[in-house]
Amino acid sequence: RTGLINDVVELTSEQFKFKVSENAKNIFRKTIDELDDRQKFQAVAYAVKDVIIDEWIATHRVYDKKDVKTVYYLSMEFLMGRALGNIIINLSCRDEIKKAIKELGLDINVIEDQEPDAALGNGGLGRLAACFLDSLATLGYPAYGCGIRYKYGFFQQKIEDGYQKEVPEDWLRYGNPLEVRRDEYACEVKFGGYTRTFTDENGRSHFTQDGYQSIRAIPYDLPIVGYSNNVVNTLRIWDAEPLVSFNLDEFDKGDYHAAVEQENLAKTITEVLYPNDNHMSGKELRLKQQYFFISASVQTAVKKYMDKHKDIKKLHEKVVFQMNDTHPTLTVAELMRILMDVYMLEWDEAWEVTTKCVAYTNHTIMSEALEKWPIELFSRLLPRCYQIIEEINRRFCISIEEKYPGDRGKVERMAIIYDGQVKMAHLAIAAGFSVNGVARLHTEILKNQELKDFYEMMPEKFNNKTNGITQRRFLLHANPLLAEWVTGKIGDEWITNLSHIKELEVYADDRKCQKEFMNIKYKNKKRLAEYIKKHNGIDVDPRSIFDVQVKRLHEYKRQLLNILHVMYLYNEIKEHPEKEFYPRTFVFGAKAAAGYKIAKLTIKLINSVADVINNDASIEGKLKVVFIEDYKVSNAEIIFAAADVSEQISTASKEASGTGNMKFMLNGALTLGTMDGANVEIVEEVGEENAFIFGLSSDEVINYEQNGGYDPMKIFNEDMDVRKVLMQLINGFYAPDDPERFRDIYNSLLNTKSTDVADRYFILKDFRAYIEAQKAVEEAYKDEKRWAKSAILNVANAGKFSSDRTIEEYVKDIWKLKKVKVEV
Ligand code: DL6
Repeated sequence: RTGLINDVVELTSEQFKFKVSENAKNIFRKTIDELDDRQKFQAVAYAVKDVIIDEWIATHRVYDKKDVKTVYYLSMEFLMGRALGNIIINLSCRDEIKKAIKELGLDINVIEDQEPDAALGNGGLGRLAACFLDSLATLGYPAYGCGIRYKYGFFQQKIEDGYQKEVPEDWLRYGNPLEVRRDEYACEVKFGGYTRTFTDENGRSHFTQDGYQSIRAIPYDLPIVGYSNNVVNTLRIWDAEPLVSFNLDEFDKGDYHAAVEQENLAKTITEVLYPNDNHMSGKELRLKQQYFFISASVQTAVKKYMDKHKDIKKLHEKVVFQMNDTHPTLTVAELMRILMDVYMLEWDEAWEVTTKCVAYTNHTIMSEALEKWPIELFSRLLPRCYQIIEEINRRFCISIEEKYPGDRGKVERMAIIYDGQVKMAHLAIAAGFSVNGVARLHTEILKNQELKDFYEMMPEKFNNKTNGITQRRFLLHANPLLAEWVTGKIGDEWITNLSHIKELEVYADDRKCQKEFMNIKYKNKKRLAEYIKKHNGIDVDPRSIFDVQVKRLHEYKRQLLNILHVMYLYNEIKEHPEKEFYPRTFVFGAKAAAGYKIAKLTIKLINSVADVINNDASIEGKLKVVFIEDYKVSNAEIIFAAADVSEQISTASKEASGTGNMKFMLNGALTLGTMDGANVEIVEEVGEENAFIFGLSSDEVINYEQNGGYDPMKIFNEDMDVRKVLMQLINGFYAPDDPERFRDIYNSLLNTKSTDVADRYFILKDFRAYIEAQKAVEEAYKDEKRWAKSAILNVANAGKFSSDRTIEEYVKDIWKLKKVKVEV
């Protein structure tokens, strides 16, 4: 090695082997054959880091030299999953690395399996952020992901006696070979205290924060490798440390207590990811986490800019902050604070810069997810930010009054601070120059319902960016057999431009291609069947229909509708054993937030139903139910590849977009779904004849909601199939030891006791339509030619759902970045 970047491009397998064996010696004092599997992973991962590090440096040199505009994607969550395999497939020298690994006698799959998932996210929102980083690097756009280095990521799920148990995910236990700690960019973040105001000799007011607690924010950088283009971007995640470590000096001064508190604050702040999806936790620590990473990220971005530029008022020419939901909305106040208190801008100047730099993405209309903070907590923890937000609110309310004189309702509905609370979405919209939804339907609902007042006042801010997924992880890496087949048919351009996949369409009717396709699907189903056998001890038949619902457990996603239908099918098979029935395997995978009782009970129900059905020899294996423990990015890759049917059955209007739906489609599963989120656009692309659509429309749902709901009891009284299934929830059929076990689920549907709305998610209302749609699935599957054609057409029409397309839209409409080439 000469240390020149050229060495990297021409990396040979011999060089890579040498790196791995050196790592074995230097890190573990062993030869390669003495390493255990985890150590092998580490030796290989360090060698891979060594390969990318020059490109990483080179990328940032180019960014610096060209003085590029950069997007800072601010997100409390980045659900990265495993990095190693993904990095290897993206590197130009992937073949040499794979060859070297083989020649060393190592199994790449075993090595990849050693890496813990970086589960720094809950679900769709965090995984979207990860896909976006992959696309930004592959397209060559300057970008930083900014987040938190949680010590414990999203919990590991264990299923014990059918119940979910949460186990801490200690993903950093053995360190992370791919990260780089950057002490030189550490900065201070202040909490609490009070704001002091003084006036200088020119009569200008100044604000300082006094009596605060400080924390040191330390960045760790993770490489984000673009596909075959030498670009390596950065995901910067922040850890917290006490600013001055606990010392005797403090003790002597009698400040012992303060020193301990500071140390504790640092310890707790990045300790754990809040495991809520589409639900606000409202905890003080959560607000601390938000300010912690926002303050560190914004300070660093501004400083980086000022290192090269003189005029802070032109910050927006080089910096754009994208706020991933409202969690990073403190960006607005923090940037205002820095501009006014550090760079001495006047209010109007600071506001102009801020409102040109921040943009906001909305990811949900679920009211329980909307972030509102009590004034008392907010102003105590972040006194200066609160003061700034008060002033933003005062001016915003004036502008509402000016636009709608005398309309008090407008001010009440739109104010940022109202009713004792700080409303983060209102702040994000008031300050952001762009507000986007994540699928067409979702954006329309925002404009016409949820954010109607804001849309009426500032229509120019609103736009849609339909979500996408990276085909490199979810086809190239997750489904190598199908990826190779696709490349064999149409070449490999789809890897970096998924619109090319449309060229597959001409093969959809070709019998030979259909057989090849179904054969690949069969092999992937066998792979999943082996996984299930190993993890669940259940035999499933790869020739049965694999009907899959994997996603967070949430009532609106309606796993309950799915399992109630399974119960119905079981009743049918038992009552009519003579009837023809195409064998089905229902696969579930879902984590429930730890405190979400009914969601956890639904997991128990699924497992209880599975126990009864899987152990009933009389149905001759016609029906199997599997609950995959600990659903996460790494096992998701195996699951998507194996699915025939993709269950996307949320109550219409509730799922902002969904991205699992796109991953299934790209892997040739047919969507069984409602007209919700991005399902609408999926069906538009593939044609309704290649999907199974059922249920209420979003307009119908919204209409019912605005008019007091509907009467599920009527369905219960009139539909005997529904009645039978519901009675099985409370007669001990699936809980002989405790017939009352599932009473709360029964009540949630019929509202016999609770004061809540009955069947809030329209499960019974959609039940019949779902049964019919499921029948249509069975009929279609029996016709192998028709099914294969539809499946190929799903793959061929997935082009729109690449996150590359989504990113190009963000760049064009919001971020205005320029593509950069990194030559080495
Ligand atoms: O936009 C990514 C993803 C969507 O695909 C899902 O439909 C949506 O539920 C999810 N939203 C959230 C909101 N969380 N909070 N707060 O996770 O975003």
